[in-house]
Amino acid sequence: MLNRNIKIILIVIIVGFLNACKSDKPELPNIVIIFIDDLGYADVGCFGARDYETPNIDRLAKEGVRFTNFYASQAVCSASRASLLTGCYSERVGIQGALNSFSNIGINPDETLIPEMLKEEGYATGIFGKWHLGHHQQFLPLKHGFDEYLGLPYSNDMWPVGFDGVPFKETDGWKSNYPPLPLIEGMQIIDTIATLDDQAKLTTLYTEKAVQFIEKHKSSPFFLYLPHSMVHVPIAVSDKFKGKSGKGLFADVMMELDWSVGEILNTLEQNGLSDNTLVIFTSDNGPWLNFGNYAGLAYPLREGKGNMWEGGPRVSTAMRWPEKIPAGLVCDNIASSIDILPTLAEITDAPLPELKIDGVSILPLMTGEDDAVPRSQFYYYYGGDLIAVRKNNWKLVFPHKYRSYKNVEPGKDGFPGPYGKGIVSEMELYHLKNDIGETTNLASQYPKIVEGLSIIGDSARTDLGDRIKNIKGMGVRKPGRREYEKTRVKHLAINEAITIKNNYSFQYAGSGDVTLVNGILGSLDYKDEEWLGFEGTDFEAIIDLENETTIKMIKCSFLKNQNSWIFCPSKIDISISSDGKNYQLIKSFNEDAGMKDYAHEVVEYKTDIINSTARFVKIHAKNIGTCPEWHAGAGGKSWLFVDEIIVE
Ligand SMILES: [Ca+2]
Ligand SMILES: [Ca+2]
Repeated sequence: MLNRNIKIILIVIIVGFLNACKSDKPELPNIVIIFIDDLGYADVGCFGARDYETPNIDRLAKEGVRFTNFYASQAVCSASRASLLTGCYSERVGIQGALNSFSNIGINPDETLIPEMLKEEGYATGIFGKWHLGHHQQFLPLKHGFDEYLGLPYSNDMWPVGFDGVPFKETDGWKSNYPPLPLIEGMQIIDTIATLDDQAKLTTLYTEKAVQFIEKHKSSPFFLYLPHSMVHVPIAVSDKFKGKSGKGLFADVMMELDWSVGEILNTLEQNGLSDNTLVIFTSDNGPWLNFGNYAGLAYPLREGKGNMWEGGPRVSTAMRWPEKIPAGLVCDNIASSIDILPTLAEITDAPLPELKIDGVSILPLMTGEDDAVPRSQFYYYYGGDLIAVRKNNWKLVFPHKYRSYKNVEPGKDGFPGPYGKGIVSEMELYHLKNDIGETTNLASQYPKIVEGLSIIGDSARTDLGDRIKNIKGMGVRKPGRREYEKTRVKHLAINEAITIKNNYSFQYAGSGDVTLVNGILGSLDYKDEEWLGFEGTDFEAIIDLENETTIKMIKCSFLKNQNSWIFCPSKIDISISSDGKNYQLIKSFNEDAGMKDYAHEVVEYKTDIINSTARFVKIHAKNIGTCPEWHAGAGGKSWLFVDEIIVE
């Protein structure tokens, strides 16, 4: 009897103790990430905006920490978002540039995204806004850790509408190839964004959804991701903010975004969630400056979106979490969006992803810990190119060509101006603390620093590769890819020996040389791993059929996709030989390949019926070399994409 009573008492004590432990454990904070698109470093009041005020964003910063040296991983949408959500440089997870409605890739299901990590810890997860990590069903947010989604699958300018807001006719250039811009809820398209009036509703729509989400999940921890479509062009504003700033549409749009931030902060407050909610405000990349008055400003930083001078990746960032972050902090340390995932892991005690990540926890910077330097260096990649590296206050810029906004007249009222051409021909060294605008190259004065940073560059290349130096990184992983039925053909040259004269890019290397004789046809998607891509160089291949063979016909395929800088060859020669030395030209094609033609198609060049015997087949295709003057990539290297050489 006594024993039994003791047992009951012990159980009561233990249960009581466990409950006490439970209530002592701090409640997991709610997490909100507000992610603006193409917001310039100087587009927020507390970062120097001049024409209008952003009181709510400023309040967020004033009540928390403001980061002055915070980097998006790349100055372009999809790459930047892949980094934010995976804690990795975008090279590592295989997402570059900006995906669009023609992309067959998306975020790989093997990657662990912030919402997946937090879901394991019991968080409710919602995204309201622009996703941009793949638009096919398998890539949508609900397949990658989010419970709720409403928004656009990619950028708001990927639509068949002109800069003037008028829907395109079929012949109006490559943009007319776009399908209608879908608005997606969950896994379903619920509407299309067809006009500027539709665009004008987006900021308020996302905000209302976000507010509802907070209210619905106020009693459980939640992760709210609010990636706005604005201020990416075409910018538009709801009626309640139209003309409100008196300083033009861009300022009106900023006022609405600031209102949105206020709505989030107020909703948290009204529900008693303010103190234990971490709100992060940042941007995916800097301003798209050639849109002039419809773009933001990166002052005092150099350049903007689409290159890796500071104005491209360095973004205005603030974080507020009254329970942990002291008010009024300003942090000048290096930090990056790739650090957010590991920071949230530390905060929530969640295990880090199994696959390697690049971020580090910056919680010590957020809490104002003295002398904390979680990140001392940063790699500036752009589309597979290692552009620069930073260590503490030194930035070493490697030779490269870039899209520049200098010495060109920007566009206005929604229309873009042309891009300038920038070139760095030798390594340049800048001291970012003394020279935030990157005006004075100190490379010749500090050779030791150049040497030290070069070594950091080398280790970046080994791990993550460098397209400029044609180095494939050891640590890169593949993006997710939509499976599709490959088209197969039978012909005489399948798996025969092939010699290719010039190097193709390692990024578009298919399955190597055999790609051209494997009996599988490349699709319209140049990333389908069935094409060989030649950047700026000609293509020449010789196939050895082993024996003298009767040949009836030879054909080869090239991809045309000028929007992706892929042009048809200007000349194609098809020759045959019996001895591999003396070639007989069978057919020659001359093409005006540099002519504007946005058709996206596979173009076949084939001989007539020849009925000759030969052992060797040679194809030579001339690359136009550089993108023509009228093209967005004018002066940049043009690509040739070649696949199957069919011999019958
Ligand atoms: Ca962007
Ligand atoms: Ca093939």
